[in-house]
Amino acid sequence: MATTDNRHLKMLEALEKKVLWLSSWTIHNANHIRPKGTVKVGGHQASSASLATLMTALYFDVLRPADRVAVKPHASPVFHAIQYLLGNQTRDKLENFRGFGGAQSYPSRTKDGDDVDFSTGSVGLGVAITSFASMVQDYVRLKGWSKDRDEGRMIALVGDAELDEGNIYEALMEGWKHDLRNTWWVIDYNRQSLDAVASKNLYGQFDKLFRSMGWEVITIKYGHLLEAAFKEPGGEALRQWIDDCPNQLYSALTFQGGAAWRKRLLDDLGDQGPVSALIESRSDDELARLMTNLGGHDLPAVLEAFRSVDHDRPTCFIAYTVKGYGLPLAGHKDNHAGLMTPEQMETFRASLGVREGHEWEPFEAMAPARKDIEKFLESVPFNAEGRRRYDAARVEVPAKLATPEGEVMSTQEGFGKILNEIARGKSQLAERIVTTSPDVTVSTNLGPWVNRRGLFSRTPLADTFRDQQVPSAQKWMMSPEGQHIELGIAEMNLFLLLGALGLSHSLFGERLLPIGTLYDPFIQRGLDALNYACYQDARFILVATPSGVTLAPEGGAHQSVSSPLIGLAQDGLASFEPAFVDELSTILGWSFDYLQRNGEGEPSGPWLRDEKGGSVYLRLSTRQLEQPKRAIDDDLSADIINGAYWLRRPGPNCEVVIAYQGVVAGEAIAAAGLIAEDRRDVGVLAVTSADRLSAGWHAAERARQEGDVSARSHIENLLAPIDRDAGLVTVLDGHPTTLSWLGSVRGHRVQALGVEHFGQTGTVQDLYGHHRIGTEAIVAAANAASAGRPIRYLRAVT
Ligand SMILES: Cc1ncc(C[n+]2csc(CCOP(=O)(O)OP(=O)(O)O)c2C)c(N)n1
Ligand SMILES: [Mg+2]
Repeated sequence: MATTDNRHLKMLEALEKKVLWLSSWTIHNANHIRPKGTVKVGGHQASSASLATLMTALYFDVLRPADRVAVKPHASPVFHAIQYLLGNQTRDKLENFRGFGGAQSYPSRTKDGDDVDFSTGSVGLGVAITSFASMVQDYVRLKGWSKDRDEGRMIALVGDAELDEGNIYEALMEGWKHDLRNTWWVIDYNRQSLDAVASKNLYGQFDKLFRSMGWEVITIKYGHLLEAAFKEPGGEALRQWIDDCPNQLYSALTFQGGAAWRKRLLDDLGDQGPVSALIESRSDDELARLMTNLGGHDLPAVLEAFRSVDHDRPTCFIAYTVKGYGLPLAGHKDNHAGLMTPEQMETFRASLGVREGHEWEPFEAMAPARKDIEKFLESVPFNAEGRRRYDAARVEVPAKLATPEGEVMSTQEGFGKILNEIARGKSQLAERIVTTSPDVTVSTNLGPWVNRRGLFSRTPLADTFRDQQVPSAQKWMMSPEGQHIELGIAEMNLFLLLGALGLSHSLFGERLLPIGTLYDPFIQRGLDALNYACYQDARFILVATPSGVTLAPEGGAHQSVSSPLIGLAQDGLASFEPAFVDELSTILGWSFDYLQRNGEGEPSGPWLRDEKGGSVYLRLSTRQLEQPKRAIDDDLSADIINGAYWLRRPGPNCEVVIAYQGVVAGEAIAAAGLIAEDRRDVGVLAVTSADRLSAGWHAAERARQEGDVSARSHIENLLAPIDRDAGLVTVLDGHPTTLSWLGSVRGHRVQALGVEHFGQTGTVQDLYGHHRIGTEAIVAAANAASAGRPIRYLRAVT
C-alpha cells in the first residue's frame, strides 16, 4: 500500500476510534452524567458500535454529497458523532442526546439539525425508502430536470434482523420490476437482534435472495488479520472452524475474550498440528483480536468492498460484524439496550488516553497531528458542499380548479374528471403532478389521466394490446416521459413511494406533486409507512376511494369504518371527505398549494398551522349524488377548506342541527326536510373536514388558555348562534366518534350516528338501515336529541 494510502488509512482508523468513543460517551453522558438522580434515558451502545467501522468508511471516504443515506435507527449516536466531527452537529445537542430538543434517539429529518437524509425508527421502512428514492431520482432526471446535479447513490445501513420485515421484500420485488439502480444496502450482519443471537445462519438465504432480484452481492466476511492467518500453516483448519461455528457460540466467546477463545479452539483443534501452533503463537489479547477481526470491522476490507463497485446495479453488502465491537458489551446476547457501567466507561476512557474533562474534544487523544486531522476533515468529499438539503421553486397553481359538469356524479368520478382536465392542458401543474397506485389505477378513476400522460418507465415499452389492435379504453404507453408510476399490490410500497416522491424537492431539488390512489380500507395495510412518510414531512395527496359501507354489495372486507379516525389523528395529513364535486375541486386546488408551503410567509389562518403546509387525504366515494347548482364564492371556498359550512342555515329558533360528513349528504338533507315539517329552523351543517375542524378547535382552546381571549375557531363560530338547548345529530359513513365531539364545542346534546361494526353485502339502503345512518335513523336521532314532543312528519321515508 502506498504511503499516502497508509496515511489515509491511519487517519480513518483514528476517526473510527473517535467515532466509537464519542458515540459511547454521548450515551454514557445522557445516562450517567446529565441526569439528576437516577433517571436513565437509554441508548444503544452495542448496536451503534456494530456500524462504527462501516459508517466511518462511508462518511469519511466513500460518500459524495449527492448520496443519500438511511442510517439504521440504533446507529443514531454514531451518525451524530460523525456529523459532530464534520462540524454539522453541536456539542450542546450531543450533550442533550435523547433530551428535549437534543440529538434524536433515532435519526430524524425533521427534528435533527445535522442533515439526516431519511428518518428511521420503525425498522424496515428506512431500508425500503432508499429504493423508492432511487426511482424518484431517475424519474426526475429522465424528465430532463436536475441535470446540473450529480447522480447519487441511495444507501441504507441495515440491521440484519431488520431483514425480517416483510416490507423489504415487497420493495425488492418492486425495484426489480422498475429496473432499480444506484441503490446500496449495507447489511450489518452481526447475527443479533433485540432479543437474542440468531440461531440460524441466514447468510446463504440473503445471498440467494438478493441475487435472484438482480442485485450484486458483496460479502465482507474476514478482516486482513484473519485473511493473513488463513495463509499460515493450519490456517485453513481455522477458517473451517469459524465457518462452522454456530452464531451463539461465536458471540459467547467474543464476549468472554481471549482465554475462552483459546480454551475452546484448543479443545476443538488442539491436536491437529499446525493449527495448534497458529493458536499458541498468539497471546490472549492477540487471539481475541484475531478471532473478532470480521470484515465489517476491518477498514481495508470495507474500503475495498465499497470501492470495487464500478456499475450502477443495486448492490447488497453483507458485512460480518460483532454487536458491541470494541466495547465490553461485545457479543453478549442481552446487549441490545445494555449500557456500559461507569467503571467500564472509565477503563475505556483510560485505554484510549482521553483525559478526564476533555471527553467532548474532537481531537483529544488522536494519533495524527491536529492540523492533519483538520485538513483531512476539511477535505472529506461528503462534506464538500455543506448542508445537502435542497429547496425547489414553487409550481404555479391556478387560483381555482374548474368543477366538472354533471348533474349527478360521485366524488370519485369527479376526481377522475378534474385530473383529466388538468392532463389536457400544458400547465406547469400538469407537468409536475406524478400519480401512482398499487394496481387500482383504473378502479380509482386515474385511467383518463394515465391515458393522456402515460406510464413512467426508464426505457420505452410498447403497449402490445394497442399494437395488436385489441380495443381497450386504457392506453398503457410506457416511457421516461410517463407521469404515472404503476405499482404492484403492496400498499406499503405505495406509501414509501409517496414518501420519496413527496421529498423530491428536498432530496433532489425538483418539486413534484404526487397523487396516490388506493381503496380506503387498505390504508390500514400501509399505515406505518403512511405515518413514516408524514413523519418525514413528505408532501403528497392520498386519494382513498371507494370508502365506507356505501360500497354496499362489495361487502365487509372492502368497507372502511375507522379510516376517518385515522384522518383525524394522523399528524402531517389534512383529511377531507367532500360530498359534492365542487367541494372536491375547491379542496384539490387548495391542496396543490398546501403541499408546497414551507412555513414561510404570513400565517394563513390563526388556528391552524396552515403556513407550514403538509399532505392531504381525500376520502372519496363511488356513490353518485345529485350535485348542487351553485357558484363557490371566496367565503364558501374558505369554509370548505376550514372544514364546514351551513348547507341549510339554522334559523333563530333552531332546535335541531344535522351535521353530516361525506356521502350521506342526501340522507341528511332529506331528514332535515322531514323534520322541518314539525320543527322550525333546522340547520344542516356540511362537514368537509372533521380533521381541520377539530384541529382548529383544539388550537383555539389552547390559545385561550395561554391568554388570547379572543381566539375563536371555525366550528365555534359556526355553532355560536345555536341555542344551548338545541340538539345535534352527527352522521357519516364511518366511525361516529369522527363527529361526536362536535357536542363538546358549545355543550350541545349529541346523537352520534355512524358505523361501528363490520359491514356486509346488500344495497346501500339495506346497509344504511342496518347501520342506522339513513334518513329514518337521522330523524329518530333528531327526536332523541331535541326537546319536546316527538317530531311529526307527513312524507314517507324512502
Ligand atoms: C417496526 C419495528 N418493530 C420493532 C422495533 C423494535 N426493535 C428495535 S431494534 C430491533 C432489533 C434490531 O436488530 P438488528 O436489525 O439486527 O440491529 P442490531 O441491533 O443487531 O444492530 C427491534 C426489534 C422497531 N424499532 N421497529
Ligand atoms: Mg443485528
